[in-house]
Amino acid sequence: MDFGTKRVAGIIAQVALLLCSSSGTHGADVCDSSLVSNLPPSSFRSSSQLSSSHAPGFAKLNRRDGAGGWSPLSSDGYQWLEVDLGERTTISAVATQGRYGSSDWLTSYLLVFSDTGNNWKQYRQEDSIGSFPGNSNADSVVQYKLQQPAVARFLRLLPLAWNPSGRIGLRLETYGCPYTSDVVGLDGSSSLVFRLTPDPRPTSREVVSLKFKTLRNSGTLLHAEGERGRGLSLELERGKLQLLLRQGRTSSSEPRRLSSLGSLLDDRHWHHLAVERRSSHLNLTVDKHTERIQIPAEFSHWHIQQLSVGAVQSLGSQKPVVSQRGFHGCLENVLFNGLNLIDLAKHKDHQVTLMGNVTFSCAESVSVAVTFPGPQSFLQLPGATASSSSGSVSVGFQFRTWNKAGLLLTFDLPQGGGVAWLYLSEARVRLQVHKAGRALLELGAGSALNDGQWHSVGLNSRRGRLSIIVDKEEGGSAHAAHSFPVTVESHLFFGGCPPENDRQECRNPFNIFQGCMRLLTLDDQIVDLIMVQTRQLGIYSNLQIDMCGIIDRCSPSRCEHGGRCSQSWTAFHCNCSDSGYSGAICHSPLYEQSCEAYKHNGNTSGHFYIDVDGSGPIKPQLVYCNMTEENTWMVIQHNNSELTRVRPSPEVNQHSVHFDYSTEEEQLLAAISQSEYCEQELSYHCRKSRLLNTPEGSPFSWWLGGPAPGRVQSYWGGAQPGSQQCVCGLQGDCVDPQHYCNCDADRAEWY
Ligand SMILES: *[C@@H]1O[C@H](CO)[C@@H](O)[C@H](O)[C@H]1NC(C)=O
Ligand SMILES: *[C@@H]1O[C@H](CO)[C@@H](O)[C@H](O)[C@H]1NC(C)=O
Ligand SMILES: *[C@@H]1O[C@H](CO)[C@@H](O)[C@H](O)[C@H]1NC(C)=O
Ligand SMILES: *[C@@H]1O[C@H](CO)[C@@H](O)[C@H](O)[C@H]1NC(C)=O
Ligand SMILES: *[C@@H]1O[C@H](CO)[C@@H](O)[C@H](O)[C@H]1NC(C)=O
Ligand SMILES: *[C@@H]1O[C@H](CO)[C@@H](O)[C@H](O)[C@H]1NC(C)=O
Ligand SMILES: [Ca+2]
Repeated sequence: MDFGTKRVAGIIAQVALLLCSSSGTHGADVCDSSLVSNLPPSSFRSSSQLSSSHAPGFAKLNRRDGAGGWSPLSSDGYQWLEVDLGERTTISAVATQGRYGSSDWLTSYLLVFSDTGNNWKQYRQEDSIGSFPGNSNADSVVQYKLQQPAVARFLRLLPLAWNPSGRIGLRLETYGCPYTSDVVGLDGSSSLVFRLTPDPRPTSREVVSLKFKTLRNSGTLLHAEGERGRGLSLELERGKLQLLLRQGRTSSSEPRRLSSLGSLLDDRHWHHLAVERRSSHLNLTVDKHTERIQIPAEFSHWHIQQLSVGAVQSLGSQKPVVSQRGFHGCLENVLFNGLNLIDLAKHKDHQVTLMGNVTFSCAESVSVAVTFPGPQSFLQLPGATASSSSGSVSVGFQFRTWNKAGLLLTFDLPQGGGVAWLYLSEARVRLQVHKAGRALLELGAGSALNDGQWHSVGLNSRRGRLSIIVDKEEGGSAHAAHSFPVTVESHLFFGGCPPENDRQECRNPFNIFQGCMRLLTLDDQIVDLIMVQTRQLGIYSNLQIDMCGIIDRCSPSRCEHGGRCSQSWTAFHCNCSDSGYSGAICHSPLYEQSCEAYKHNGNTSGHFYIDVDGSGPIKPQLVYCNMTEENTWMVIQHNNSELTRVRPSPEVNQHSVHFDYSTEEEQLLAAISQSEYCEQELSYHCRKSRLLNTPEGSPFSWWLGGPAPGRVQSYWGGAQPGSQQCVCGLQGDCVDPQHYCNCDADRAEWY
């Protein structure tokens, strides 16, 4: 096999992989083997079981073993059944059935997936409805094909509703096929560098694709470098992926941002990334969204010499171009024009160099997040243990939300000392200590904390010194001016208060919190949220434990015409001011499409905004509407209406004049095409100054203009386009009949 066919084979393999991961199974790629029926009982786990014959291992489709399926001890909204498929597997469909010979079946459920048995991700069908309708009796099988196949090792089914005259009862099956992949783990300073062999005929198209997973919201993922240090890189910045362009190796050339795509990419779930380039056209894909980007023309003959995956490694020199943090996390199936770079690295290919600590596995740190979807969400934890009631308290956690306000934490001070509220207000963290309706203390720290990023909060009281700290170094802190000892002896309430709250132990005069929290610490001890989930610690309601269900409703933005998108936990909002449009998504045009329409409305001559294509993409433009005649005129002014005097000069043999219309080309073209008649005026007064010289051959002067962009024109003053004449030539009344333009007659008078 020569190199050419090998590369073609590589590309075909890669295309097949893209299809499989992004648009499901097609044609011959059958992916519907039973995944559950042959698993041993040890592969099943559940929140609880009614008896040993209702154990989760009996939850296999069409089996009658044990009690004929799984039933939990109590039927409530806190139950789940987990299946460990042994390794990451492509899951294409799921089927459920009730417990054999019983009145126990599910009518609705959620599916969540995980690689590790930790950090679950809820599966949503395309219509973004999360719940699956279940069964209507104990025996018939209801099967769903997943519109987007999932790749996971662990699967959990969470019952939402069940037969009202029965219990939760379940048998299930999932269908799919094996998933094979190559992974690497990178630590923020390590990288994998691929050097391309110089190719006299470089490929016209470059494709890079990979999957990544990280919990850091920043870091360089890819950097491609070519001649003279010119490069393109993809970097994570605040959880979004940025495409950056570097003009050269010198530090003075700041990288230019060409595009930003995706959001919340630091969620420790796999994300798919693909970059395709053909000369200066580039397609960037993150998960399901593709953006077409035009890169500067200088890059159309640029060729990649080196591709760094992870931290930036500069060509030649050993020290990195920019001392920036590299990617920290895992990468899978890194393909460059069909070449599997991780596989090449494993086989010690000479083109691939590993820099720093690169592992061929994906190490996962365990941190359990919890979602407060509201409105009845709260988490109650026991306060101080006996050992720490020494006048000090230390509570810490991280949160992420889109809401500007909400209760983070409240607790009572001992001996009727009042109540402490730690809450978000106007996107800042505030602390209030109240007693008998009077504020004893108020502190505030941080700003713009509703940006969807993780923020840390620490509340500390040591030796009477009370402080709140937001985001450690980068954030803000506030300290009580005078000594104010705080301890917690009863309970801590996170996010909200229990609905039955007879003893008034928890009161919330603020909004509820909607968002995620993680890394809860009490007296520097991390709270085990899995123990909370299994009801061995604290009390909770309406929480999603071990997943963060945050969604960015502004990415991609559904606001049209440049309307600015903002969001809360439950909704997004478009600010259409200055866009020229109105409505929920800035779709309805504020302005009429023509001067004619304003005249029809009864307006008289004046300046008006015209939106030639209505709700189409062309922006409104300000024009003058002259309605004095029967015909309505739309007047679009240029910036050069004063006479300019042109004098002969021995050094300068040409003179050029620029006319700049205040509207964009696209707007002008649309305005022209919707008009019945259109004219523009340019007058040239001459004395002994030839314009055309001869009717044939090259004219002495020309102008550039429409209808198509920038065409050379050589007709003047009312003559026919393409005629190379002035109007006297057309009318046959030129002062010198030898010439078709009075300027060409070399007379001493002005024309
Ligand atoms: C980008 O995507 C469009 C639409 O799928 C396609 O027509 C175009 O060829 C792609 N461009 C590149 C450079 O791959
Ligand atoms: C490399 O990374 C692995 C896994 O993260 C770690 O166990 C090992 O200690 C690291 N080695 C060095 C030299 O840092
Ligand atoms: C919309 O944006 C404008 C300009 O930035 C601002 O003045 C206005 O207050 C915003 N409106 C709303 C409802 O946020
Ligand atoms: C056009 O006429 C309407 C009433 O017919 C009036 O409300 C509006 O202000 C006028 N617009 C201008 C720019 O004069
Ligand atoms: C409006 O059009 C009329 C007739 O063409 C013209 O006489 C008048 O000067 C124009 N008004 C303005 C303000 O351009
Ligand atoms: C009109 O605008 C063009 C382009 O910006 C500029 O070159 C030209 O000097 C301007 N003319 C006048 C008279 O301001
Ligand atoms: Ca428009």
